[in-house]
Amino acid sequence: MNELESIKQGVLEGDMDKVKEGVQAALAAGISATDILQKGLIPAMHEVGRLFEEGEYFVPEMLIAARAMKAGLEIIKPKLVESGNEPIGKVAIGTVKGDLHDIGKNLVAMMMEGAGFEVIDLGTDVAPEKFVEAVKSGANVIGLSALLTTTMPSMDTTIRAIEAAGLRGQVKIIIGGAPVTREYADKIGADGFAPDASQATTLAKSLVA
Ligand code: B1M
Repeated sequence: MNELESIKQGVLEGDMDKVKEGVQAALAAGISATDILQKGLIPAMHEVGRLFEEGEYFVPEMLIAARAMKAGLEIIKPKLVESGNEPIGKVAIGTVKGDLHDIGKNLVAMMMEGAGFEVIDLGTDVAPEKFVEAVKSGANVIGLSALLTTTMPSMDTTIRAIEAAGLRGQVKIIIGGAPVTREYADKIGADGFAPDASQATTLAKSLVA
């Protein structure tokens, strides 16, 4: 089995050690961190989602798969965040209130860090007031992530809270996550939507340029 296949299997089995070994072996074989992410870890999580939808996996399986994926991500993180320049902006990012999914948000945070942003990671289940505080503390970009259709309205609530605090003019707000669309971003008055971490980074750069 090649390294990427072994990483995928490891995530599907929730086997942290197998994922770590697979990632180390892939790096040793000269496979880039980006390929490990795009061709190994991410497709594996999509497969986990499919198995959950089909009733073959349940929440515990999703949870251990996520833990295994995170173990792999930790190893490639230094390669994804190599930067070393002056910060080009300050991003506060979080998964919105009610939502506990953090892998996609973590990836966006890593890539933005790698692109030269100072990144404040507010975590998951983040209340609108926390984002308001982050803008008050100097964040000029807010990143909102949601993975559930039921938590997408928290993005709207967060933008309204920033508006109500009189801060909307001093911050760019970008949103993303599997169920989120450009149309939804327009509807709630976000400054932009990105379908993945790399495009989120390009978008943030263009918004602060
Ligand atoms: Co959950 N879950 N989950 N889950 N989970 C999904 C999202 C689901 C699609 C699975 C399914 O049914 N196929 C489904 C949502 C259905 C819906 O709303 N339409 C679902 C469900 C139903 C649930 C629960 C309700 C299950 C239950 O309890 N009955 C529950 C909710 C808990 C809560 O949040 N309140 C739940 C719980 C969990 C776990 C805790 C077990 C675990 C999360 C662990 C963790 O994150 N630490 C989990 C997991 C792992 C998943 C799946 C399998 C994988 C998510 C993931 O990490 N993907 C997921 C199925 C799927 O997505 N196919 C599923 C990999 C990641 C790299 O992709 O997060 O999409 P993603 O991020 C991408 C882009 O979306 C984008 O860039 C990222 C990378 O390029 N992006 C942004 C993300 N944020 C962005 C922000 C941006 C820009 C781009 O700008 C700021």
